[in-house]
Amino acid sequence: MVKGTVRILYVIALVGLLLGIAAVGRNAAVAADGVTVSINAPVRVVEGSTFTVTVDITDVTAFDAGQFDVSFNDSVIQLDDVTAGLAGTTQIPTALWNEISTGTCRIIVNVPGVPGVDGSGYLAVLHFHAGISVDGSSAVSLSNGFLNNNLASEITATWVGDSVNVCEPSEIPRPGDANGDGIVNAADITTVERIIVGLEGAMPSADATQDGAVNAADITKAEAIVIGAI
Ligand SMILES: [Ca+2]
Ligand SMILES: [Ca+2]
Repeated sequence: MVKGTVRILYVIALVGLLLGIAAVGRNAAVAADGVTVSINAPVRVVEGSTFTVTVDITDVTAFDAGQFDVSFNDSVIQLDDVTAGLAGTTQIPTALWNEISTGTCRIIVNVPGVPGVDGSGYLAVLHFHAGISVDGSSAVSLSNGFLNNNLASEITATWVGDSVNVCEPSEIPRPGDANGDGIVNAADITTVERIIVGLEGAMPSADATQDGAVNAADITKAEAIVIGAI
């Protein structure tokens, strides 16, 4: 009698333990999606100018569709258009977007069919313009984000915002001033080197040659500026 009770209790404990392990395993699987969606905005833009902001995504698996809200300071920057993203080699079209309240737009992206997209890239390109005669900064934040895979299951993600400063043209560092401190000197050559090997992110002024890439040619150009050759 006692033996039977002990056995029943043992079975109950074992089942409980297995259920617990199953629950932990499921939670670990959700957390293990490891996807990050982040706003990638320029540090500084000139007042009245147009600029783009990407909604970057990393390490997604079998992505099919998603939605998210982008919020910004409407008195500093305005959103003009949203265009397609890219993950790996697959385009991620913008299905529809709409300003749901002042300074907040809701965006839906959807890959046609259900091929399932893997890799990193960006979900969308946001085309903004900065206000005229407006100095100030605006956060660009993400909220209400939801991503799903090609089986319509949620892909959990970490959502990260950014910010952009709108300033006068004179406040923008000249090409070659890679660290943006107002002068071009040896420190900028070091900064370009660190950018090339991935130790630092680049601001536009690091591209001394203004050819759209930061590479060894920008070291040479910055050196030429430092020694007064140009
Ligand atoms: Ca500098
Ligand atoms: Ca360059």
